[in-house]
Amino acid sequence: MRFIGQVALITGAFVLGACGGSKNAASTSDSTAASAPAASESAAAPAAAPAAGGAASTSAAAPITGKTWDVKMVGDDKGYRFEPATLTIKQGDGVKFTMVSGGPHDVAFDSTTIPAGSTAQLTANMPNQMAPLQSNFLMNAGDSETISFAKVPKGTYPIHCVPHLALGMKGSITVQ
Ligand SMILES: [Cu+2]
Repeated sequence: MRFIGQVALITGAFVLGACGGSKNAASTSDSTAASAPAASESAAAPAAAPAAGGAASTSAAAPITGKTWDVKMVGDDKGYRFEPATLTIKQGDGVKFTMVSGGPHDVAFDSTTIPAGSTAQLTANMPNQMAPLQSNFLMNAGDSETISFAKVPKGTYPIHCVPHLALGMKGSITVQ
């Protein structure tokens, strides 16, 4: 009985040690120690892949490689608006939002309405943000914010001006 107890103890300690390495090691605890480094390497590989593709989650800014389009931000007796309110561009283009009148204006995106998987790259491509996906206020005529649409998924990106959202200052950028 005592002997069996010791075996159980030793086996338990081995499993425990294997668990300390990684989850994969635990399932291959009956193999030799040589498999442990292999298991931890295979565990490291999937971790490295998300880091590269998950450059998505901490993307570097992608510079504009194409044309830069102009959108004016206007507030006057006709209302508050982006001019033009809708724009179709190519992937790699940029959009320069310029404060003309009636500010402060900003340009903001809603992470729930932009194309799937675009948040990280778009966030990286916005140089000045007071909040996620919301640019700083453009206070004075001539102030501008240029956003690159390089490396972002194709699709339609609704935009709005936070101070004038209730007044209908909305638009969209479609990336082809
Ligand atoms: Cu505005």
